[in-house]
Amino acid sequence: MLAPLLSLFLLPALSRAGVQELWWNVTYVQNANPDGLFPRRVIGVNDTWPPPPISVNTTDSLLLHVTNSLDVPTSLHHHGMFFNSTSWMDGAAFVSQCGIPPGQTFDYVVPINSSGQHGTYWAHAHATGQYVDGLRAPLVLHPSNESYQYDEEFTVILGDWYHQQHTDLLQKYLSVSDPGGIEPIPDSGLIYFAQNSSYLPPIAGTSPAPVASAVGFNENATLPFVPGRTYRLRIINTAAFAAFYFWIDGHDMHIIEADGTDVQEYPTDMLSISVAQRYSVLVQARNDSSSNWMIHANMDTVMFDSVPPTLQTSAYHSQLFCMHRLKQTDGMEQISPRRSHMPLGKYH
Ligand SMILES: [Cu+2]
Repeated sequence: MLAPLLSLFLLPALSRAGVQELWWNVTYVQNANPDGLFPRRVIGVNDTWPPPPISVNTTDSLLLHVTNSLDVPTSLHHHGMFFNSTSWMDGAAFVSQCGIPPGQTFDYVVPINSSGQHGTYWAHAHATGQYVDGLRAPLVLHPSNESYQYDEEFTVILGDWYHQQHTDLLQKYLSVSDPGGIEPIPDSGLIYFAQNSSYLPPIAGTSPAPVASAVGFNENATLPFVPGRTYRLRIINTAAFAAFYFWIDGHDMHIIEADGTDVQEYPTDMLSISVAQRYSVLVQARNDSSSNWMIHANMDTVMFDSVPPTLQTSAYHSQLFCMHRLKQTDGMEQISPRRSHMPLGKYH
């Protein structure tokens, strides 16, 4: 009797296995202000921003229904993921697919369960420069068995941030008045965290701007580490232009994944991560709850043709933003985030 009863309970789960279905309505969102410096229109999903993190088991495929509620064509690209014989699903607008016209829906079939891929990726717009306006999200593929053991994982999203719309940036960049092709310089940088399908909220007691207030950005972001536990951090650079240096005060990191490929464990105290790259590291939280530790993501400005004073001198909103505490406590202690002043170019 037990077996038939059990199979009844299992039936709904089994019938869902195989396909993860998501519905993304691509929309403009007004007055997002993740760096706290400038409210601006962004491109989000389902009237929210940032677009939700995607987390898929590798036994499933992903079916992403994308409706374009913008006034221009859009498309979505799943960065680093294979589309063997279905290149029109790859999302490079006007290269491998037509853009999705305004008001229309396109169903992206991402064959995760047959691609053999796992690890850390991201999804982003691939029509003109729309991802620079915010249409970008982390995407993690979870295999049934991971190559490395850890207690918990978080995704670290890095990105540069512009205050102008991408259309304005492109107009100046792809112009006869810019014959040298000088790239637009970001106004600031962003760091925020996710765990599987959710973003981590702001530190309690902070009052970020209402749009995206459910997400902790920069000095309002925190990772809740428990002493002695081992964490996997999946670090993604979703920037348009800027590379980052990433490190954590007081903690070594061990690289275990590069761009979706598991690698032999390699110790490092600092990562450099270029646009679109992903790394996973293992970090063991120190057995010491006497202090919180800052997570640093310093923008590398070496490829910038100029560094505006506003970017250079800002200790936190630009290349020196670094204030993300690891809450090295049992959850009782509240310590204010600190700011650090690492010299620019220390690792060049
Ligand atoms: Cu990409």
